[in-house]
Amino acid sequence: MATKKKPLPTGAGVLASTHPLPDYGAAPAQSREERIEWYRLMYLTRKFEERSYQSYQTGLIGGFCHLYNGQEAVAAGTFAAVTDADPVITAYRDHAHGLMRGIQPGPAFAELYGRATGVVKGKGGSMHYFNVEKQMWGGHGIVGGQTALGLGLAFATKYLGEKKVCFCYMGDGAVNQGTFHESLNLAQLMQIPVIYVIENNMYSMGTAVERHSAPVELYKRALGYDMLGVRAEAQDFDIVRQVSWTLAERARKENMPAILELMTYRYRGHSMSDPQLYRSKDEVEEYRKHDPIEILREKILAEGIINEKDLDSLEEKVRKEVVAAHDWALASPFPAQSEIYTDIYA
Ligand SMILES: Cc1ncc(C[n+]2csc(CCOP(=O)(O)OP(=O)(O)O)c2C)c(N)n1
Ligand SMILES: [Mg+2]
Repeated sequence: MATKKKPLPTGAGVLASTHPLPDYGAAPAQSREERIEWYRLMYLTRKFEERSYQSYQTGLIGGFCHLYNGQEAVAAGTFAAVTDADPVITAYRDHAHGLMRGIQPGPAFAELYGRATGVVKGKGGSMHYFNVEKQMWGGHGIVGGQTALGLGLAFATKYLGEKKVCFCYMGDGAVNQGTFHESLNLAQLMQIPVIYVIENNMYSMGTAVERHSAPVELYKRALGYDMLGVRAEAQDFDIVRQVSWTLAERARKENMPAILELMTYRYRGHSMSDPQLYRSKDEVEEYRKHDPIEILREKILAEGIINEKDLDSLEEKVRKEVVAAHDWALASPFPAQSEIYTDIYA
């Protein structure tokens, strides 16, 4: 079956929705420090993953390793719409979600390298980053499995009267999992403050969306549950933050769930051994022209909140931090054999 040409970002922001979007106005303005910090976190994620890619090639990482290159504005823009008290949960492509919710690069590398100093003591690997202190609930390998867990996290906040919202992330491939549909039904029926963020990077492993989903407009899956579904572009941090803020406000004030389909793209293969025969090099190059990190970099320079020299030195500092974190992780011990049966059940 021939695949259709992928839509490129237009700058339009919100592209479509099943119902009119509520008007909660503009998201609160960010301080200079906040904007620079979100840029730093996106840049850190990219550099962390470039180093991870090299480490995989040299055999330091076993098992799976799914990189987030190209999708950074999704995690950053959605996280920047809420606080670290609002729970988040994602699938296995979780490096950004972890690093942007407080996991330090050292323990993040150590986890990839199977070391005892890793975020989950070297027993989880790339797919199982957790930072419960900052409400980052994983890191899950079963496609769609986290959609029911996200529902539970959101239900708990409502039950406790906390006025929080849970962002639950998933890939486009997860929309076909039964558990997702069960979760949508309960979320709408019981008015649970969960936002299902579909990170539509156009492929589920090597299968393009139009080859795995009958409706290609995935936000419309909400219609079957009388739920609000929104589709937006996701290479621009500010676009993602604004639409996420609107849905988060609605979830807090009205206890209403939603689907937020974010149109993005992954530059690398699905995991590490992926010959990528399902797409052309030209397609990848076209998307690289809409790089989320470049877009935010240009914006903050144009806003004059930082000059090029200071931004260059911030980037230099991040690159050094990544090298130091990698070295620290490599010098860490592997878990002791006696640890094999510990931390298996909570
Ligand atoms: C229940 C289940 N079925 C199959 C797999 C194998 N698998 C791992 S990732 C993946 C593709 C998922 O693609 P998508 O949801 O679009 O996420 P992306 O990798 O693009 O972030 C599949 C089929 C799995 N992990 N779990
Ligand atoms: Mg996908």
